[in-house]
Amino acid sequence: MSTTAPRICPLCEATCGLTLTISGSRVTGVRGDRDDIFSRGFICPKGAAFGELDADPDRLRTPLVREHGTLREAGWDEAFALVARRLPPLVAAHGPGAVGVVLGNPNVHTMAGALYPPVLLGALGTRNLFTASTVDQMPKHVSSGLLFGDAFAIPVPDLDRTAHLLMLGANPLDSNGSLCTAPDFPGRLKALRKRGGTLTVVDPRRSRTARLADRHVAIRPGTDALMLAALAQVLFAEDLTDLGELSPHVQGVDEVAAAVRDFTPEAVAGVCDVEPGTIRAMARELAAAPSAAVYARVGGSTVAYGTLTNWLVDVLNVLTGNLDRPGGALFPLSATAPAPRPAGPGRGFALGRWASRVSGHPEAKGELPLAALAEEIDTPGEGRIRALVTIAANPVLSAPDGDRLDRALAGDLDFMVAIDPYLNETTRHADVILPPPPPAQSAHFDFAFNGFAVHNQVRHTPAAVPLEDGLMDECEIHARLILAATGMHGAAPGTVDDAVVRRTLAKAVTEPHSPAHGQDPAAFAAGLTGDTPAERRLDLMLRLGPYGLTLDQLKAHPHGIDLGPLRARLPQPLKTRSGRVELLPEPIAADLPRLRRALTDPPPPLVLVGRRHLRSNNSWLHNVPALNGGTNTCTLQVHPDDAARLGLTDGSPARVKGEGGEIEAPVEVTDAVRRGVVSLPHGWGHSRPGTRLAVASARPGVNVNQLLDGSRLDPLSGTAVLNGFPVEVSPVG
Ligand SMILES: Nc1nc2c(c(=O)[nH]1)N[C@H]1C(S)=C(S)[C@@H](COP(=O)(O)OP(=O)(O)OC[C@H]3O[C@@H](n4cnc5c(=O)[nH]c(N)nc54)[C@H](O)[C@@H]3O)O[C@H]1N2
Ligand SMILES: Nc1nc2c(c(=O)[nH]1)N[C@H]1C(S)=C(S)[C@@H](COP(=O)(O)OP(=O)(O)OC[C@H]3O[C@@H](n4cnc5c(=O)[nH]c(N)nc54)[C@H](O)[C@@H]3O)O[C@H]1N2
Ligand code: SF4
Ligand SMILES: [Mo]
Repeated sequence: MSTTAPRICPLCEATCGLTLTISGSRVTGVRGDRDDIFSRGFICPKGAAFGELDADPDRLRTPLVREHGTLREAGWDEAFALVARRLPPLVAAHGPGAVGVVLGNPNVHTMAGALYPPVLLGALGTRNLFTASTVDQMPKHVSSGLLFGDAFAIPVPDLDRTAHLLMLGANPLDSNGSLCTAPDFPGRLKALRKRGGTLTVVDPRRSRTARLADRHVAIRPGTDALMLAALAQVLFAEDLTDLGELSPHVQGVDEVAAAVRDFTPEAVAGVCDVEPGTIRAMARELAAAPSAAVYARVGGSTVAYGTLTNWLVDVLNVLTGNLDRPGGALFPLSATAPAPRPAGPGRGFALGRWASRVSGHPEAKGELPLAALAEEIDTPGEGRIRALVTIAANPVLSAPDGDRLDRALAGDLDFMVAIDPYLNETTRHADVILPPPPPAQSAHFDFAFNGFAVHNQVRHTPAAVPLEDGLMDECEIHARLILAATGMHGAAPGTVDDAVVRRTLAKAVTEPHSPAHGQDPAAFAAGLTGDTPAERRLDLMLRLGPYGLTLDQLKAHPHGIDLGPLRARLPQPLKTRSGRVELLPEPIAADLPRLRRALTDPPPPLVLVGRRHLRSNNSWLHNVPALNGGTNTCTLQVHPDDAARLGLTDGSPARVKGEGGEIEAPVEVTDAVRRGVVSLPHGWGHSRPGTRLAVASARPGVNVNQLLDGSRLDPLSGTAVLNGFPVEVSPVG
């Protein structure tokens, strides 16, 4: 007997609805949920492998604890008791900063990862927070913080209505999209072209997305900010700016005009390796389109001028009047966002309120650069990180110089605890590993991605399979970890959530714009529904949200509730001190001289960029047989001319040398990368001992991030430069 159950896919930002076929506790089939109000049946090979991932025999099914140097299986009580015994004394002796917290990417794909880390951080009181954001999208947060006063006010391209999309450093045909949640991104791009719209893709590689474009600009990596500045310069010089209805909400336009004056197409052409005529044409197309959106992702973010690039993206959206208008780039409104307060000046966004201990990197959004984690552990002195909590993170592979971090985790920590389903390159150093259940056994809600979706909608899927004996729901793991880490080991896990509900309501009832305004907090709390403490918190957020929904309503709509297309929302989302879009914020102005110097600095002869494969997910899906192999390989892509110049042949090994080290990878000669650029994917390098990744370690690949020493950062956001860094390549032997 088999049954079916809906499950939102947690494997990328597209959040497709899946229909799982279930026999007993096993997922035996997966297809796209045709009734899902957002994804309408779309599925990709990763979603199709959900069952294999769910049943991965290497997935941990009990906690592991370290005894006499080796990890052994343990019960949950024993594991949490060990945390309770080891962690609080370190804080008592050395202060809250002695504990570092690392949050990895899958936290944005689980309910637990959204609901509990903020509570953990508040309870620990540490400023040593590191997340995947500083190897990813932090430049976007900083840019939005400065422009709009809110690091989470991120405009997304109105994919389904735009007439022109200018996309930089993104490859949604393989990644399925990022900071632009759009199930079936490929189909939506094809629909854009079918309705007469145009797509320009800026990418040093002729990616699958670039192949779909009307115009592909194979820019020199790391130089997008220069090209975007030139686009703005052309808009001003040719009198093509038109803010339209945005005008009253924007300040600083003249200042931007002055700031970009030197960045003419002719001035940037050589460095970007893009013809001045192409840049002028792009600017005119952008201005002439009835609606248009400029959008950049990883290749515009993890680069030397990441924040400037992301700032210029929205400057162009503003200058062409496309910000906050249908068909342009709009601010989504998620069902669990707090009900909007009235428009007006806010507190603004501050950078560098504190700095990292060793290198003095300024914080951004309360975070320090992941690239600085190792030095914060292995550099002696007061304030050193002595204990580490990693949640859904594998920084040994995802951050620069994994070898140094590997050594630091092995030799310099007094205690480490990980919430993670795998014994991998990072968690092998933990003293306690707390494994969440397979995804079919977890309820799902997209707290993060609904706020970046191209259509307002809300969906919730309960656990598709009951929790198996011996496993613990990830929400409960988080709650118990918080209690154990803060001297409250043994208290009921629900006390963590009760405290959050109490605090949230105490504030909400005093806010005139809140649906709870003036109500009795205890009575409001008593009315919450949900089978678990986490579900009650979801219900609370929905009730306090802009649509006044409830969990019961969501449960009555298992395929989701359509909340309508994106709508113009300005000035409400603005939280700047002026209450307007501040188009040339001071920290940006202060970083522009660095960009101006790039006009005359000779570019390095050979640089490396990354790439993603459709069947990959950062470092952690290589253990699923259906997703490993075929074209999903860790090869060094090299242009034929460069291969000839460097003496490299297809299939033979090459040595790649960077500032942080050397690696060897097989060469793949292809003109899909431009001249002067080589490409390696990330997330590989599964050859370290002591892991439990049978499939991945049989085909380990190499860790591209070993080429970096962690010193190249976008200064405003602390984001590591993972694209466009210099390398030397030579044949092996
Ligand atoms: N299949 C798959 N999907 C994923 C992931 C995965 O690992 N695999 N990871 C998920 C995550 S965590 C994220 S953040 C998203 C990322 O989503 P995307 O940003 O769409 O993904 P990438 O493939 O990294 O695309 C970056 C592109 O930038 C190009 N590029 C590199 N340097 C430059 C440059 O200097 N300028 C320009 N213009 N382009 C440049 C690269 O060639 C590449 O094609 O994908 C998510 N989805
Ligand atoms: N060179 C280079 N480096 C990159 C990138 C690049 O483009 N180029 N991309 C960067 C980007 S965009 C990102 S987001 C980072 C990602 O960096 P990380 O977040 O550090 O890496 P992931 O590979 O996503 O690892 C996720 C971890 O979460 C665990 N996990 C999986 N599912 C769950 C779950 O349900 N619960 C819990 N608790 N754990 C789970 C996995 O076992 C794994 O250990 O990598 C970055 N690194
Ligand atoms: S596109 Fe993303 S969300 Fe959709 S099935 Fe594939 S991995 Fe899952
Ligand atoms: Mo990411």
